[in-house]
Amino acid sequence: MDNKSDRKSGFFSRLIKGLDKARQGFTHRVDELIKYYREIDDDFFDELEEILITADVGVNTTIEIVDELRDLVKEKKIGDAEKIKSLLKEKIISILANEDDFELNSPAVMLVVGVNGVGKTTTIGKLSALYKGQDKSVLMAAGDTFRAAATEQLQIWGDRAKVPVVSQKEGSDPAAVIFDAIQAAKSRNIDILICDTAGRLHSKKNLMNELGKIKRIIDREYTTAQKEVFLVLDATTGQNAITQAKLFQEAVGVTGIILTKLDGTAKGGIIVAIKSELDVPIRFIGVGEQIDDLQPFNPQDFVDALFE
Ligand SMILES: Nc1nc2c(ncn2[C@@H]2O[C@H](COP(=O)(O)OP(=O)(O)OP(=O)(O)O)[C@@H](O)[C@H]2O)c(=O)[nH]1
Ligand SMILES: [Mg+2]
Repeated sequence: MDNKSDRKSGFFSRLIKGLDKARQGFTHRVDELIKYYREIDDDFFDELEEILITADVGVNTTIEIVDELRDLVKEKKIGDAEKIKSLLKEKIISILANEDDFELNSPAVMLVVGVNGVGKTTTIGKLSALYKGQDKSVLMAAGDTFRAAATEQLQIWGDRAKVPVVSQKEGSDPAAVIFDAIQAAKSRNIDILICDTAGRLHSKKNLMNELGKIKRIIDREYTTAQKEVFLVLDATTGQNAITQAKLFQEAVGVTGIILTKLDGTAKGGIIVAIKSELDVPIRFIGVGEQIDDLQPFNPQDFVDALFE
């Protein structure tokens, strides 16, 4: 049996399962609309607009999508509502497409940031397992020294993924933990160092400055490494995710977004709003709490699964 396509199909079925709720709240409603109307008129577009906005696609992006579909329908003299579906799929794929394919070269450092509870630590566990599975050596840095149980939680993921963790005692300077971890990564020839950080409100200036300091340590201490700053956003928080992203972007410069808890929302459209309103690529998506519920983001697969 072909292993690669096997794994791929396993990936895809997890994605389909993870998007169950989003399909109910979004694409199944589009299907119903198409069935009901059969022929396209102004009311059809009004209702499509409402579905997209309710699904968290965001007002600006919804207007952009619907206007383009309107033009296409006129231009190509499309009367059949069923045809709208493939046009809508294509349009969403084109919005979601990244300019580049994500490639990770060794050595690499990933700094993982975001507000409280979005899934940073869990995602780091999943990322570690993902790269371990690709025969990369991984090291985790317990940069959340703020919460008593944070290091233990990361250690549990370290045990699961069979990846070592560099940590210091609670209350230590997170920048010092990251500094230590970089020295360890260098001396052990680690491919990928993944740094956890404490969740922080994007509106708290001093905490955001602390991230800036960590970022400067990484830049200064690990000049040879590929540096990524991943912002974790929780898909269930809706449009607030956009505000968070803008403030983290200002404070540390985000190189990629990891969108978690897509399995927990009927409003899967938030991914479209994030991609169209922010100039940052989406790199990974979280579709569950298990260790293999993180996937590299692929717009085509995502939209196929959403419209399954
Ligand atoms: N359903 C679902 N739950 C997730 C996903 N990712 C994370 N979670 C859950 O979200 C909760 C918070 O996850 P953590 O990893 O502790 O979040 P964090 O950002 O590290 O939190 P702080 O360190 O407190 O800021 C946990 O219960 C995770 O299991 C996901 O993709 N899907
Ligand atoms: Mg955490």
